[in-house]
Amino acid sequence: MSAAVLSIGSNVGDRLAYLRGCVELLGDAVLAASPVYSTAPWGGATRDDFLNAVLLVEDRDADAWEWLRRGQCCEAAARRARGLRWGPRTLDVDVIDVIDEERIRQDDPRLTLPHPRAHQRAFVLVPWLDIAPHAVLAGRGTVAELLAALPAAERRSVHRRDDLRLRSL
Ligand code: A4P
Ligand code: MG
Repeated sequence: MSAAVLSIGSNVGDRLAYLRGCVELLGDAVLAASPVYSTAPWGGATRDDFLNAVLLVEDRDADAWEWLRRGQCCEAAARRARGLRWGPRTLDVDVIDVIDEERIRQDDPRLTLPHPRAHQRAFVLVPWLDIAPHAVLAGRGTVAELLAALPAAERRSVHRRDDLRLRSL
């Protein structure tokens, strides 16, 4: 049994459709889905804004590697081509944090946990806080504290889009 926090993002084509397709593929494993945010590109390799959201997922048959695999299946379904690092993409699924009996911490470059850049990214922290107000990023602090510590410009780079929903109600 493991639970994970996934960050999903898209900045090419029908961005909302790609995010929705990912939620649909993950199916019953999705316990909670955050609001959708419009976010300025982080990392400078692309100019187009992203739509981002965070999902809480749980499955008794999944371990951390399985969450990476499922995320990559969703990316493949969105026909993502791997080009430039931090470049444009139809769908990016990052595994932010996994709890499998205990919280997983590992440095493997194929799956680093917790995600090494999550604490710097408003596009991860803001939607995560929406669905898990007491969340903690292992080794870093509470998500609320991490968000408060970000530069104001980074916090201002995300805008909640209440007109967009990941699933129909
Ligand atoms: N990998 C290692 N750890 C993880 C993890 N925790 N979760 C490996 C997912 N993958 C992990 O990823 C490269 C390799 O990271 C994979 O082989 C995987 O085994 P990738 O998805 O092929 O490449 P990438 O996404 O271009 O690179 P990277 O370094 O993962 O970038 P990030 O950190 O995913 O950042 N700006 C906004 N506003 N919103 C975004 O969603 N996303 C990115 C991508 C950049 N800027 C953004 C956004
Ligand atoms: Mg990635």
